[in-house]
Amino acid sequence: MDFLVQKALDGDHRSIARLISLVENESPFASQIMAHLYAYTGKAHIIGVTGSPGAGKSTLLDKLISSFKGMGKKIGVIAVDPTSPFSGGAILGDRLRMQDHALDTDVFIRSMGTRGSLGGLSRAAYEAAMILDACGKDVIFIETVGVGQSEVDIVKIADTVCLLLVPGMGDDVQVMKAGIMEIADIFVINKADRDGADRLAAEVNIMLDLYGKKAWRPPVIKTIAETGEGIDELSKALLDHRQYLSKSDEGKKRFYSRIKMEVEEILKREIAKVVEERWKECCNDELISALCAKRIDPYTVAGRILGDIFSRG
Ligand SMILES: Nc1nc2c(ncn2[C@@H]2O[C@H](COP(=O)(O)OP(=O)(O)O)[C@@H](O)[C@H]2O)c(=O)[nH]1
Ligand SMILES: [Mg+2]
Repeated sequence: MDFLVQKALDGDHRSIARLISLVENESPFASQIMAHLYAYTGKAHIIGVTGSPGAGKSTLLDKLISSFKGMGKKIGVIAVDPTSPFSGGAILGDRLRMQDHALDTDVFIRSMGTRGSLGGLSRAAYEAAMILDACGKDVIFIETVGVGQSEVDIVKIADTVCLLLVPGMGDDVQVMKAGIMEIADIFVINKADRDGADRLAAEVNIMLDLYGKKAWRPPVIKTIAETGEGIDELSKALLDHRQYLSKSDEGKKRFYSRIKMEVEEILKREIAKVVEERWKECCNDELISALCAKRIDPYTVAGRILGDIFSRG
């Protein structure tokens, strides 16, 4: 295990992939691996890219990878596969499109399942991002489909959140009111070759102005991911946001809340394991019949088990 971790820290992609798999599959070594890597984390710029399916996230990422590679950056990409079974084709498309980069030793690309749980999404993606950070990646992109909770979850993981909107896809300002405006650090109006891009950009700008003063005013950038138009401006905005984070309290605030979340998540996970084990030990036919016959209630049962767990330590 130590050898594998050392090779990963040296930047070996196979070893990094193995570590991510071990952690993703909740191997008994997972905690040990993450604990060891922790000291090496904190250097990467983690960028979340979110937006509706088909908004052009993968196409845009492909161009961003080239742009950041040109700056000599080492790059990691975590594409969180949506749970929808209809998206199989899209995932394959992503792989094909990014395959040139995948052969590259400076770019590490990994797709992840969500296993049907959004909590799972944030944890697995977070841990993979931490592994890539520790293993020397300078920039880590996390692509997530913007459906409800995952948009909010990405904020907990990323330093910079990019929200892709597309003209004529129902991504109008009405839709965005539901808390999405607050999460984006950079707005990207992709498919700017389509009608309505200027209007959508203007609407977003008005909305941002109405939202009042913020130390960081999210820029609204028009892109055509297919041709690469606007990518330079977007790359610059990403770098600017990183600078802003490092110079203001905001970067520290995000870091603190991430660390707090991490400890809390570990606690919850470990406690859940203990609870599950103890419940398996305690649960028997006799107890179930007692519950069915109303001789005892579920609250009392749970209270006794909890009391037992905490007294036994
Ligand atoms: N017209 C146009 N099509 C685009 C643009 N960017 C991406 N697309 C197309 O939109 C479709 C979905 O792109 P994809 O990157 O897979 O979207 P994702 O689901 O958000 O990752 C693909 O057919 C792309 O070729 C763009 O700027 N203009
Ligand atoms: Mg995609």
